[in-house]
Amino acid sequence: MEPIVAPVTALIPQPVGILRLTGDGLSDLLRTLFPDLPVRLEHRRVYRTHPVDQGLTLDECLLLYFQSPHSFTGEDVVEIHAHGNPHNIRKLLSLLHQAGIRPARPGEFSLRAYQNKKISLLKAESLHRMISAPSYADFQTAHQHYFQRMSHPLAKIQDQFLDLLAMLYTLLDHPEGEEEDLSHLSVESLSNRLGEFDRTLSSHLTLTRRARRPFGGFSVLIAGFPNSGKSSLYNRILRDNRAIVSPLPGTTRDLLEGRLSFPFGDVVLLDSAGIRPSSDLIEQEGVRKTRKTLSRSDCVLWVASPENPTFPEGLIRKSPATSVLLLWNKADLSPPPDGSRFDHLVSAKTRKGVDALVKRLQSLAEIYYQSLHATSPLDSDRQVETLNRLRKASRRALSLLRSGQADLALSALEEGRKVLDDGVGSLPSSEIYDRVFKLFCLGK
Ligand SMILES: Nc1nc2c(ncn2[C@@H]2O[C@H](COP(=O)(O)OP(=O)(O)OP(=O)(O)O)[C@@H](O)[C@H]2O)c(=O)[nH]1
Ligand SMILES: [Mg+2]
Repeated sequence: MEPIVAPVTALIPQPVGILRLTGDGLSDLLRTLFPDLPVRLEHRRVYRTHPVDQGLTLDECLLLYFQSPHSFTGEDVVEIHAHGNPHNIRKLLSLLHQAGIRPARPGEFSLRAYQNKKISLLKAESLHRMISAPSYADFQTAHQHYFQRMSHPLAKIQDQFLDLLAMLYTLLDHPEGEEEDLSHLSVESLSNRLGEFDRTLSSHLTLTRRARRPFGGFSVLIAGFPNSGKSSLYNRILRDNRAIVSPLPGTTRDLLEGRLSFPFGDVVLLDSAGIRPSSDLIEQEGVRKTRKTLSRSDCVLWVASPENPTFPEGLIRKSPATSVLLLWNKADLSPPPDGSRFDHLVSAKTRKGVDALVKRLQSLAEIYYQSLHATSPLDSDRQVETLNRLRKASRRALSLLRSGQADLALSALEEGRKVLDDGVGSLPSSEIYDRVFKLFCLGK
């Protein structure tokens, strides 16, 4: 296919920047830019080579060559490791474009691997998940899905479903009780199996909903009344002055998102508008966002301070967050009122108590990610949609079977089979890119 190229590494200053190319006739196309390469490149060889433009040597690179079909995409693949200055990488990219190698679209390498039957659709999605997983446990799950087909929930479900379909075909060919050795097969036994199957699908959907949370990782919302020091704390925890801090109440209007990366997984930290009634339309919108996020985050840090030492029990109790921690901020100014029960006393000003709070968040996130690892969630929204549609078809089949319409139940299951076939990999090729690969990153 036509040759394409994309940077695999980000365009930022770093020791090494990598470009990846795939397509037909790569070695010929590269000869002008890399004149010191041999005429015939050998499979899996690494070459030290020097790109040249208008007689000027631009860099010293390492070039890896994989010959079709023994490569990730199934085509000829080249990786160029150059010095990672973003200007250098952009220059090399533009020279490669001039040589007739067009920029790849996000996910186009994986799309080609799929089209050349090097990976299945499920594997492609596991690969995407492996790259974007917010925790090591999540990475491991995706890795298992990639390397062991039967560890993938959809592969197991397909297996169970085909058994059910075969049972119904057999039942229709051999009505109940007609043959001795099929006497275990009855409308009732098949109905029970379909009921069990429905419960399996539901539990996968619930577990995946739990695992695929908004904000793409363990999310921690900093909430409180205006001026309690939420943004100051946010900046302290991230060790960066990201949010505007001021003595005026109502400073933060929007939801701000920052990421802390720990060895086992990410914590997504959210700063929010202080909760209060307001006639200001923008502030109202900010408070609406805070309230909405209260119901969507995994952990809430309620920040109280001497100006307003209370916390709204009702509002917090309504939040489904796994943990709510009550923080007393500005502890440098005054201690919390007698008899109050705060989980952490902190001062965003002096940093006192902030490290202990970060440790607490770390351990909550670790528990959260560990519990998810046990559930083997699905890898994509498309897979969730597949399971939802399959569940609809199998529920219809079950109710038809119970009302004595086995023929119609069979067409419902056949519909389910079509949904599953599409789900595990035989979508019409015109839909494939938009539904699966468009979401991938560049260079993958
Ligand atoms: N003494 C003291 N002052 C603090 C502390 N934390 C924040 N402040 C001050 O409190 C004021 C409000 O801080 P912010 O971080 O903007 O408060 P906020 O909760 O984000 O406020 P809104 O965005 O308006 O809801 C600023 O003047 C901060 O300097 C603290 O621990 N000790
Ligand atoms: Mg603020």
